[in-house]
Amino acid sequence: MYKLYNVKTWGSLAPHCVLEELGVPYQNIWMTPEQVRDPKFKEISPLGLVPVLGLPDGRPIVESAAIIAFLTDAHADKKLAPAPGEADHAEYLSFLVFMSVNLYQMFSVLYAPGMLADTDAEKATVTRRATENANAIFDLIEARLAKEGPYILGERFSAADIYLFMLSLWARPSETEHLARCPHIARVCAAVRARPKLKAALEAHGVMEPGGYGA
Ligand SMILES: N[C@@H](CCC(=O)N[C@@H](CS)C(=O)NCC(=O)O)C(=O)O
Repeated sequence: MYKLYNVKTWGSLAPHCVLEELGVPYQNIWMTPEQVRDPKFKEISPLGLVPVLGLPDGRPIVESAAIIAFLTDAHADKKLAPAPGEADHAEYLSFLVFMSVNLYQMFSVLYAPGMLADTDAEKATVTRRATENANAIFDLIEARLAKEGPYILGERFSAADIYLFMLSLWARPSETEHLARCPHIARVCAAVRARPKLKAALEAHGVMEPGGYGA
């Protein structure tokens, strides 16, 4: 059985939703931030980060985009992504990785500016610039959805939309303002919130309504 190392509203939220959508058996391991920051967790996750997916053979897999792509491929019959080998699958992978490296990583910096700065003034600059950069990436996604939506893969809902939903939760200055600024992304987020299979997981994370969450 899979094991998901999970913290409320953190990066494990999207893999959690993907597991729920796929309807595959898994063990959900809720963690506190303190447990994630315990040096012992690095035995499972080298950088001490969630999400981690434990595979049925016991191997721990890190990186949210890889976990999601693996799960949707391993359970391709559930059609939460295009089938491996299809051109649409290439676009799906491209979008997952695009959002992971350009958007998720920007949030990592934004919420922990001490990663790249020493003084309070430097940290304020890093937070401001990371916020601007994240919002510029959201603008690119918004423009694509306006042209080729309603979902990231056009007419087809996929796990990439769930990933976009999770990243939108963390937007600054707030999710609410972000959704007002990006109405096409707002429609994707509303569609994720409306999916019956996700209700329990989204309630557990406390994100059924747009609000202010931290990465
Ligand atoms: N590139 C990683 C980033 C994971 C990451 O940054 N996770 C954050 C939570 S959203 C974390 O575990 N932070 C640990 C901490 O704040 O101590 C991924 O996509 O999975």
